[in-house]
Amino acid sequence: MPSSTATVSGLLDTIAPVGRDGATGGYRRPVFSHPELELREWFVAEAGRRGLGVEIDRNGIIWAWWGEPMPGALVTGSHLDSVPGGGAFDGPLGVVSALVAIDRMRERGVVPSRSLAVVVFPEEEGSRFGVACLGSRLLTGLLTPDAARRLTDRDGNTLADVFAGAGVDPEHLGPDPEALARIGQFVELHVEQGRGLIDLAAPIAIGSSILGHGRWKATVTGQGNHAGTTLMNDRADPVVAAAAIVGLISELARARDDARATVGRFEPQPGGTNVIASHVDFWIDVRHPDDSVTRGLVDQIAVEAAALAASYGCDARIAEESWSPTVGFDPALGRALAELVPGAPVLRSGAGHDAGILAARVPSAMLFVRNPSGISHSPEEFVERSDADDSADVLADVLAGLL
Ligand code: HGY
Ligand code: MN
Ligand code: MN
Repeated sequence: MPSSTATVSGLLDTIAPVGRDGATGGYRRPVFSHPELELREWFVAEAGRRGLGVEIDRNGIIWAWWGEPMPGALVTGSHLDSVPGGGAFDGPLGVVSALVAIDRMRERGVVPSRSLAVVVFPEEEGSRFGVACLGSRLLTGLLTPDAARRLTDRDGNTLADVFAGAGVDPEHLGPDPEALARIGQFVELHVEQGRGLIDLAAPIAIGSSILGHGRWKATVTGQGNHAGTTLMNDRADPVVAAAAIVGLISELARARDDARATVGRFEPQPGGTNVIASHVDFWIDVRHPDDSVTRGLVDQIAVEAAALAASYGCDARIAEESWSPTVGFDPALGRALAELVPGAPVLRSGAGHDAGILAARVPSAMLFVRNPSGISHSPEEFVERSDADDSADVLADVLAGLL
């Protein structure tokens, strides 16, 4: 069997230049873009170097098998796509750590009692087509193939065309019960995207749950016009209305303990310097541990945004684009991980993951690796080389203990 002396930090170094913006240090690796396709090819090559059997399923999920594909296998992995301007670890750490964990298990002479697979899910971030965890949602049937095929990216490319261009037949997208049955248990390792482990001075944690979170598209419509010939009192400027609504959203979220609301994408149309916009599209990410609070907050935003827009002579509408309820990981699997990673604290995740989608269908768990910056979805996301390398040893302990 091939062996490898690779390290997590060393493998991350090899992919560090892929999709990196030299000016900001942030990453742009949208699903099936050149950089992400390059990473997918790199992963397939690394899996091949380890003698793993690689297949890409109907939804574009890559499966690298140690042993024959079989129902009830032990599965680990994560994603390779990034948010715009994202960090180097969100996704790739879990994929790379899984490859090196296999190396470590082989060095220890581990003989799996069942097959193990490393998976790479496409479009976990939902940054290109707007739906988070798109690959795992298609796999589990949470997202219908028709709804998926209708999605378009910012340049108007349809998901169907982009997937076809990447060699994934859009006509075959859809629930895959056979593939899902192959997942006996799923364990995802991921960089921690907050300060939990810094404050606990611990290198790795076990995940307990993921906050419910959703995305809503807001459209504020006004009257497009000329910047020079339109007096201020004659305007129905949707940018001014939308800016006031963004402030309102922040206020309403701050009024609820533990709620989080974010507007990170704001697009006036047509977007000319000397043009009063005709409308503004912006997206709202809302999260809270209690789904009824999230829903209530969004309802309140919709009502108050409409009234505020009207006061500017504009119209505001909000439409849901993606929703993931609060989810707890499998308690029995969590206990098994607690035995295999003694002393590891247990953390709730404010970030969504494919493991959160799978958790509704198969026993799933997560491991989080310390991020000294406590920052994520930003170039400042960071993992010490030693913590990154150690994460593969811990993942090997967990996988070997579960095999
Ligand atoms: O948005 C999230 O929570 C995750 O990083 N996709
Ligand atoms: Mn992630
Ligand atoms: Mn992310």
